[in-house]
Amino acid sequence: NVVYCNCVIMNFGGLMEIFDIARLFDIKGDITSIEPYGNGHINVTYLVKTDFNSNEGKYILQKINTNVFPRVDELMQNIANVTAYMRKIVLERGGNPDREVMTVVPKKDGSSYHIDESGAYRVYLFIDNTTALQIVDNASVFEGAGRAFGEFVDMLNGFDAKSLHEVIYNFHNTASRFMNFINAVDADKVNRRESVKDEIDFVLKRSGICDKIVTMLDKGVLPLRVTHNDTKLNNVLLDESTLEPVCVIDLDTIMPGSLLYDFGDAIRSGCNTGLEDEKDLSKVGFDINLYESFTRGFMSGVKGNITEMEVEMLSFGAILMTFECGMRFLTDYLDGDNYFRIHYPEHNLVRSRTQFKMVSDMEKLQNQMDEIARRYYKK
Ligand code: ADP
Ligand code: GN1
Ligand code: MG
Repeated sequence: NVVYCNCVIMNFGGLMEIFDIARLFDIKGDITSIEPYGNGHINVTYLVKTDFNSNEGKYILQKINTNVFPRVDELMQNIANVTAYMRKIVLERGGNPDREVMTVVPKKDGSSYHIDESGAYRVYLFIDNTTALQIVDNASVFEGAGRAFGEFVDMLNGFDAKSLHEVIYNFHNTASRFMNFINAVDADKVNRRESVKDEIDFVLKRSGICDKIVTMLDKGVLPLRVTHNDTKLNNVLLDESTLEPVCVIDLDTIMPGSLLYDFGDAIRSGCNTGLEDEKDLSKVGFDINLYESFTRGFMSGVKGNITEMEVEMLSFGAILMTFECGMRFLTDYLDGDNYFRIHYPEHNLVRSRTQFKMVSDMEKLQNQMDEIARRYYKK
């Protein structure tokens, strides 16, 4: 899959060669290769190698998905402000900001991204000797991920959430997601409604849970915080050899939100015994031991920056985020697959089923989940 010099990557869809785009950025050395990288559903990610030297000669180049993020300027402002703030904290704590925080590499003209008729692009320093897991098979790794996401909330506790742009309106507003779902069911654009009756029923039966967190945020019962909003397991880079967390990545969705979104989405992705797109549902399920590990890590990471109400709602947050994600996959399936990148026609449906299986499992274990959250909560 490696793309060598002077080739045009067709899916960049533009007039400029990808190598020329990469060369607009302030990167060290001459580019030797550009290859597709990672497993994201949203952006197109490339690893850029140069002849500089083995460590500094690697960069991440991303074509930003402008259907999902139309206001790239706001997006990049959020990322620049939050990463600058985090760098200072990491330095104060004696860490290595180039490894522990994402570093935007500007263009040679000083701007933080490039945009032309073919799309919008940005470059980050590559964080080497790390790995991103699609599935957890080791409790202590997931405890580490919990600590990393907890620390993320803690580090940004002093950052004014209201100063951030809402780059995707109503991103975790589950009530609004539910309306989108209903619209997709009604429109039945690609004639799939009949074939997914059971999945539609699953959602309709739970419509009452959708507005709970947004209402509590509106009333101030839950605090508004700076949240990541996409805390799936592969958005934390782990040290390749120790599997200790190194850096929280994929900062596009940083916005004002609830801590329950970050806790919940991590549980959704990490406590699944199977893959997000596992077809065999007997392999999919909620692992409560992993839930306990993550909760322990998360509580130690947030360092007390969590309210009693949030602790009481953690299990609900996990259920709601999993439900919401399943509903989004199903909505996209009904709409004709315009949002998430798919690799075969039923992909979004398969994804929605794994999420709904997880929701059913968690509903049965909610009391135990609450007990675990209380156990690790230190006032
Ligand atoms: P998406 O929004 O499409 O999920 P991500 O920003 O999460 O895109 O990037 C996709 C993948 O690329 C990640 O899961 C990770 O494996 C890899 N990646 C992204 N940024 C870096 C980085 N700075 N250093 C090393 N790997 C990275
Ligand atoms: C997308 O970008 P990525 O692949 O980390 C999506 C998340 C979903 C996730 C499901 C901006 O995340 O909200 O939970 O897929 N990101 C966006 O795998 O919509
Ligand atoms: Mg990602």
